Amino acid sequence: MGVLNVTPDSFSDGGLFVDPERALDQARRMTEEGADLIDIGGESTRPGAASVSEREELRRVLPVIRLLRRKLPVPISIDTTKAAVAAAALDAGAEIVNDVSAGSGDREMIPLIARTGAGIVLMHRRGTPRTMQRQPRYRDVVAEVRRTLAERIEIALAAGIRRESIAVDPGIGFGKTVDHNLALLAGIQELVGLGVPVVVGVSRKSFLGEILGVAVQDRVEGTLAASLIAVAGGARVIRVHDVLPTVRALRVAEAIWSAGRE
Ligand code: HH2
Repeated sequence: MGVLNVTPDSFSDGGLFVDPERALDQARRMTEEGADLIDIGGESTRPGAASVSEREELRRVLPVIRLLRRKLPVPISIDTTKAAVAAAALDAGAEIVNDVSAGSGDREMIPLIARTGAGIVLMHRRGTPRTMQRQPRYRDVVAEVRRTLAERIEIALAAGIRRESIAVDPGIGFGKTVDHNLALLAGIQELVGLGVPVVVGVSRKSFLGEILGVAVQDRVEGTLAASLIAVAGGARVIRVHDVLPTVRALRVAEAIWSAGRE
C-alpha cells in the first residue's frame, strides 16, 4: 500500500502532493515500483494535528481520486474517519476505506461500508491525534489491541459487512509508546489469529527515529526492518511511503522463505 497524502501538514510528506498532477505522478511512480494499492489521505493524523472540516477534506481528495481513477488501473483506498468523505470517495472510484478510528469516529461509517460492499481497514488507536500521545498506558498492549480489534470486527460483521471485506491494523504510533509499538510488531501473529488480513504501517514513524536517533528522511532502513518483521509475523499489507526499497526487500525475503518451504 503506497501512501499518498494530499495534505499540507502530514509528518513526512506534507505539502508535496497537494497538486493533483503531482499526486498522479507520485501514484504512478509508486505503482511502477510495485505498489498494489494507493492510500489517499486528506487529513493528517500525526500527534497534535488539527482536525479538518469535511468540506476541506473533500476538496483535497476528490480531484486526486478522480484523476487517478481515469489514468491509473490501481485500486485506491481512502484514509478517512468521516463517512461523508468515504461515501464521496467510493463514488469517485475508491474501493477501500482505511479508517484509523476503526469505524468509531463516525456512526455512519460502518453502515456505509455494509451498504456499498467496500473494503474496510479497521485500525486501532487510543484517543484522537490531539490526545493520543499523552502517556498511553496498557497492561498488555498486544492483548488489549487484539481485544479491541476483535470487538470492531464483530460490530462490522453484525452490521452486515462480509468478513472478506475486513482487514485490521494495530495502529503503530497511535496512542502507543516506543515499547508498545515494538511489542505489537513482535506480537503481530496474535493479530493474524483474528482471521482477517493484517495491515501494518511503520513508515518513517517516530519510534524509528527514537531508536536510531535520525530525522524523518533517514528512516527508510528502519522502515524496512520493521516492515519485514511484520510480514514475517504474518502481516499481509504494508503501508509505506518508500515503495521501491520495500518491494525489493520483501522480494528477497519471500525468495528465502519459499526456498525454505521447498
Ligand atoms: N498511519 C498513518 C495514517 N494512516 N492508516 C493505517 N491503516 N495504518 C497506519 O499505520 C496509518 C494510517 C500516519 O502516517 P502518515 O499518513 O504518513 O502521516 P499523517 O497522518 O501525518 O498524514
